[in-house]
Amino acid sequence: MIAYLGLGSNIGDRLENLRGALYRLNNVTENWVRKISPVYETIPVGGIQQPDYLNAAMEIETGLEAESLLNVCLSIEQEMGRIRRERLGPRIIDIDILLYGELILNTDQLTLPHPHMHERAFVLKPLADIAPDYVHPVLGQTVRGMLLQVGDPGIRKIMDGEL
Ligand code: GSY
Repeated sequence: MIAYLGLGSNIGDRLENLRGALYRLNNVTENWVRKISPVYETIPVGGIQQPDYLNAAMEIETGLEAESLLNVCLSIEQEMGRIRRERLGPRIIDIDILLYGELILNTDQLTLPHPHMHERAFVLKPLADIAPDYVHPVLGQTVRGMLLQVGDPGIRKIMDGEL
């Protein structure tokens, strides 16, 4: 299955944190990281005052079911030192499953596509670099189209190419 993940970090060495997550995701036998977006520095979204984020997106091919992929993401977050998922607070690393093929899912653990991806420029901007024509299975809109709607204020590319 092809899945798209969003990565974010705004504590410590943010670039190293993104690299650490990438390394760990790729190290899982069932995962193969196929594409990595440029890295963007982005203004925090949400009410809390906190440092700017680095955000990126990646395309992976995975043999894991969506729930197992979620568990892998959560355990990497924990291993990298994230203690709890503060809803809008700062974080060493955040790994979100944005899309898992065409799967539409709504369980207590996981909602797919990610319920906020279509309204977040910090998600759509890097995703549009690697999957501009991917169609959101619920909204029927391409990533490029969703990005056009939200715009990209407060987003600055800091690194082209591979993490
Ligand atoms: O959802 C991920 C964590 N997060 C972010 C983020 O990754 N980037 C930006 N710019 N703002 C954010 N607010 C939260 S919460």
